[in-house]
Amino acid sequence: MPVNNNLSEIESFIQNNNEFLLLGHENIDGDCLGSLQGLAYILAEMDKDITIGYYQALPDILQFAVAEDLRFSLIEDEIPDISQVIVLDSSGIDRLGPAVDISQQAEILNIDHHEDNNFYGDLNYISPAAAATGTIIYNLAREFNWPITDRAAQNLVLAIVSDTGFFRYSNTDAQTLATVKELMELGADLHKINRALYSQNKPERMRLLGRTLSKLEIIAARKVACLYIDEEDYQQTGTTPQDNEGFVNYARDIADVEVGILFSRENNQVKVSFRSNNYVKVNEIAAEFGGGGHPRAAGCKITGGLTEVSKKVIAEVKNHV
Ligand SMILES: [Mn+2]
Repeated sequence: MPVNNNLSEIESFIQNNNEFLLLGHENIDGDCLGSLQGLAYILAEMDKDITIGYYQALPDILQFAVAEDLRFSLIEDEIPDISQVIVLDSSGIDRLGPAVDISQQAEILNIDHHEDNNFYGDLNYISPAAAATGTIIYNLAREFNWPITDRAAQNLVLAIVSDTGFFRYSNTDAQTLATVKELMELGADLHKINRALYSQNKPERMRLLGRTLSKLEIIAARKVACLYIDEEDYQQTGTTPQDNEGFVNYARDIADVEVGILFSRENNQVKVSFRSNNYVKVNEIAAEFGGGGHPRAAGCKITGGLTEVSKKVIAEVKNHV
């Protein structure tokens, strides 16, 4: 069982270097973006030279949060030649897409909260107890007396609310709320994030949601709920797979349902998103299909058509409920 580096080793890595590339995972989510930008603001305040590597696909819903005053570099174009890299919220190096080979050219500090993180860094700091990677960044900043500006605080709150479903998921504990309280005292505006995340839906996305919900299937003695999106659903509504963010929760949030699944057909593959309520470890199901995630939220990508893939997946899920 690999172990974390000592906090002093993490601190030295930051103190002894001046330039850092910050990377997150492909299909960026709110925890990843908030953690990247939050840490970038903290390190910039310490006069470090920070570049955030990003990928082409940034969900519309997160556009509001992109910091105009930080330096970004599109990873698909070129991976910046920076020798110290901090990777956030990514359970494996394969989550880095075009930057998958980064460890050959750089020293990596891996900071994450996924319990299946495989300690791919030269330095590793993994805390599965943390509700979000943003929580870990906050704790490290407190530990080392790093400066948390109001912009950093705003981003760390974005990270935490994203991975806790705005404090609705079971990973929301007293520590999470205490952290957010302190971040609000440092200037974070919770209401602004709430409005931006939940009250700015595009009509196209709502039409896609309508089509998706109309295909709801309840199976396995009402314990499993499935939603399906085919390529034509995207075409007909003028949307892309990025617009299905959060749809899987509608399947999970049905009375008596333990596992909610969203099957989305994209690029000759089916992206399968799993959510569970109480006892099914959906990361174990996802892992059987080459994916991963958390016990209550996980996913995988499987080559094939919607019917074929969903049949296979449902058969496996039935063994777990
Ligand atoms: Mn996360």
